Amino acid sequence: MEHQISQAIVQGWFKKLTDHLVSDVVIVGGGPSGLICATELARLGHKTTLIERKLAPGGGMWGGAMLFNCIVVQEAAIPILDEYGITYKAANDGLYLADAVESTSALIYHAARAGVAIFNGMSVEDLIVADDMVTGVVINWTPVTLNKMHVDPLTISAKAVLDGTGHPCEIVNILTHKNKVELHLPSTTVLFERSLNAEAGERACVEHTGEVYPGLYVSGMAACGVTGSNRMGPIFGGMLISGKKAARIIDEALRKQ
Ligand code: 48H
Repeated sequence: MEHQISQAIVQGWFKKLTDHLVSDVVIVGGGPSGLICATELARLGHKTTLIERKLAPGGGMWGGAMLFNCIVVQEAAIPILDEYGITYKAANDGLYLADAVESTSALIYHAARAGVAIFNGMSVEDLIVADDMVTGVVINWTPVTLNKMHVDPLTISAKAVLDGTGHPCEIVNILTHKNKVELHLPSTTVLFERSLNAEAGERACVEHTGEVYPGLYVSGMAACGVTGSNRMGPIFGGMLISGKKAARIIDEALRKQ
């Protein structure tokens, strides 16, 4: 009995990993923008893998603002809440209030149900870069990296990689620091996030969602961080819309290949 339980888990988990060692898309970071992007791409039939450093995907959405676990969403993103079955109430002036736990768990549930292979407790520590193009990610267990254990990693190949790591835009930073390459953006380097301005930040995070280097895309706060745009505080519509936009752009790029 005991060995059968273990066997089922080990076999199931290794099958999932083996099936996704060559993916269409790898999403780095299971925050709101990464989860939406992953769900949409999986729904479109792309083999989608999501790597989340923490035990629970969801990123910065669980805690709402200052641990008051409610989120604010603007009118433009309400169709996404409806589509994902998230309940909300009108607050004021075109703003709506949703429960942070319900919203976050709904995004995770839909990603899993859409067929996204989610690997939690796993970190992306580097990229595969070949012929001036990002062609995959380098992965390791989060506890290994936290304990600074010298253990070599594994890789997952992909036609597209999304940096959905939020404020630190970690993956784009790895690309530019390690490879001394220039981003395919007017700024060519990571400009780092600016101080809070809700309206400007929400606009920027959607506007700057897209490809920053062949094979590498940004969404959510990472799109703000890379382009030197404002943070926006605890309003989440931009993250959801950015995730959708990233999926649309990646889907179009993959269809052309
Ligand atoms: C694997 C990684 C790695 C790595 C990080 O921060 P997130 O919630 O991301 P977004 O951009 O979808 O949402 C941002 C939003 O939550 C937010 O912070 C807002 C709106 N802030 C406004 C403000 O003014 O403060 O999630 C990123 C996820 C996290 O779960 C990380 O654990 C994960 O990425 N992650 N996963 N490998 N190298 N780095």
